[in-house]
Amino acid sequence: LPPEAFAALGARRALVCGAGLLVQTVRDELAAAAARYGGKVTAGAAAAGPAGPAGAAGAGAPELVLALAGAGPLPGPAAAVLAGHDPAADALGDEGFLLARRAGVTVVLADRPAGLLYGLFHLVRLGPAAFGPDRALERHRPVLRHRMLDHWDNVAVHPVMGQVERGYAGGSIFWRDGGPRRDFERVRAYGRLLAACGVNAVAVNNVNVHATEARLLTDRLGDVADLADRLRPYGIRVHLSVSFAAPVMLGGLPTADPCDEAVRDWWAAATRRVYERIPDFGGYVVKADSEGQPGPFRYGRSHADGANVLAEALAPHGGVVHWRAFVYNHRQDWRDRSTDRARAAFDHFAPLDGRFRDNVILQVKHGPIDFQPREPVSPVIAAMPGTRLAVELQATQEYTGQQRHVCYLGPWWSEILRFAPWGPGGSTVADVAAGTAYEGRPALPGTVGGGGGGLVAVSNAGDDPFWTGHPLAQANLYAFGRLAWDPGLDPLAVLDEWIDLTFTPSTTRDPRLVRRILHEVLDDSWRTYERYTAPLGVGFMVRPGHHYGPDVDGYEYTPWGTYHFADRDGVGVDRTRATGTRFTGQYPPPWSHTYESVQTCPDELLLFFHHVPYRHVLRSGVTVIQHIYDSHFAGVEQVVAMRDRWRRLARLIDARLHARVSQRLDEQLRCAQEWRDQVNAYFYRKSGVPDAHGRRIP
Ligand code: BDP
Repeated sequence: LPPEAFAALGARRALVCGAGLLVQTVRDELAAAAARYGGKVTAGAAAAGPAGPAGAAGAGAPELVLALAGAGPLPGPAAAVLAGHDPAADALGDEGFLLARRAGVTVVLADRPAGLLYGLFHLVRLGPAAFGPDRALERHRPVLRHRMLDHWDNVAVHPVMGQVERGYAGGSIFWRDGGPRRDFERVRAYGRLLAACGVNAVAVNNVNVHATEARLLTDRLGDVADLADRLRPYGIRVHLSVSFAAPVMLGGLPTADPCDEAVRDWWAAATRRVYERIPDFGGYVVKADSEGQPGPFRYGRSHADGANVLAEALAPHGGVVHWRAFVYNHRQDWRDRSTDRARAAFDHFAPLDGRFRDNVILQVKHGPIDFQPREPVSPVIAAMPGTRLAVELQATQEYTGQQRHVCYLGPWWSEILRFAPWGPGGSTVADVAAGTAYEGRPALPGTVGGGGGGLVAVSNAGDDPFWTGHPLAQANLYAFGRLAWDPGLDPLAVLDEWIDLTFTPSTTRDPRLVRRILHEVLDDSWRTYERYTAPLGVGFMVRPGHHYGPDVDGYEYTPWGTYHFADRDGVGVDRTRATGTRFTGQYPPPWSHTYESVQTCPDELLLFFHHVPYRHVLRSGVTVIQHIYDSHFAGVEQVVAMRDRWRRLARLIDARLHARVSQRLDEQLRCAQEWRDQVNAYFYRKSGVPDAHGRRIP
């Protein structure tokens, strides 16, 4: 947020009514803006307001009022703005706010301090429009209660994964070389940035919990408390990734069996100590029985047993456990249908529906495999009506260009959130995350409010001066927060919001041109990325280990379960009930039927669900092999166009920022060409079918 984003607010006479930490944050934000832009902030109970007799219109009367509902009567003109609001009937909740403007006064009213903070940032988004013509009462409330970022940050540098696992934005904001980084200014600035996007929770360490990180739960708890202190003024609760084996690793117990009395006591005592230090601690994140992490299977227990022991420890304090559904066996051959990795999460978790405690949030990756640029929505999302679910996205661009490629993910996330698992017109993925998908079902009781588990993303931020390595990847961070607040927002409108907040009139001499060009560079960039990488939803084809750039067969003969099965006749994974792994049967109708048939399966997912001959004709009318060639040539051409557009921004925006993006676009083009050439050459050799247009295939 450049200070200029606050210009419209900073020039006002503002009154802030209410008390408490977050109200003070609002006051400080306004005071800083006022100091810069000539405004004036007054505080206190409105009735005893400082501007003469409270409420008198005139030279000293406030033009902007931000008030907590309980803070006493508002000055007359401000109260008039809110006429028609019935506090009893119109509860705003913990984070909601009202906004209205009349007769030259703009008012934000909230029931709770966090609502006031979100109201402030909404005013920032509106800019001068917040002080223009009258605005009728608008009521804003987040659709999702939990809007969380998971940091895959290691405290100690990991020999293979480095400081931040799958991080492409420099080092960790929180940790360095085995200890706290202690750049608390930066942590606070990060909290501010996240609050401005709408995020309200952060997990501060990697889901793969190594020995040093495990100790954050016990003797290194003070380091976590230091972070919580800096994030709290921005309404952000801190969560911790913990090891399921903590009772053994840290507690010296002989077992971590969740049904063992001593283990339960250990978790209860450890958790009590956490809340003594951090009273508003959010809870735990757990990756268990996955990719080498310990879990309940070792003791012959279910994941409900495992999650519930932690949930039981957290419940008295109001905390939640985010239990990840990313559980599969990464050391097996493809023997039969039961070993299809796409099936794993459903096979493990769907039978456990209804067996989790209320404060367990089952955190489900959006797709059945692993954050690919295209996957169907995970069938787990539709399979657990008796469980609080969170949907997990990946903002860090592990599989979408690693913040060297421009890839705006807003449209992809929006597609996922709007997907209707029970058929068009029915409840959506966003409804499941909000807890409103099951009509007639009362909101789950519990400690956290709201029935759903919300939205989580793996963070893409680090200590890079632009926060996200690729400056344009900031748009993904912003879009995540905004879509988590309201999954119904148009992702392209959100993109424009981000552009306007970032490239303000004072940082560029032609904001309209900048907005148009940047919009064109970003809006379709996810589909562009999809075009030049793995075709038709088949996924992977990335270089093993670091996952950057193409290697068509890189994972084909490994035990990781990510295959394309290309041979001389065809390509794709048969996941049908008729002849394949029966994965399509994990979906409710109509999708179980839609995906089962090659005739009705959407083109973009064809190879995820079917093994087809190269000359199979897609619904679009072209053959699979010709589609592979066409999309790969088109994808590279679009990157060329993107780079040309970006060049037109030289001298219109900050030179350093322009240079950083230019350099990354050069790399994106090189890499896209490499993808095109490898994928095209591979399928030309397998199929022997030449490109219908005779283009060069190396
Ligand atoms: C995979 C990443 C790996 C993560 C894992 C996870 O390659 O680094 O640990 O996801 O989500 O995509 O746990």
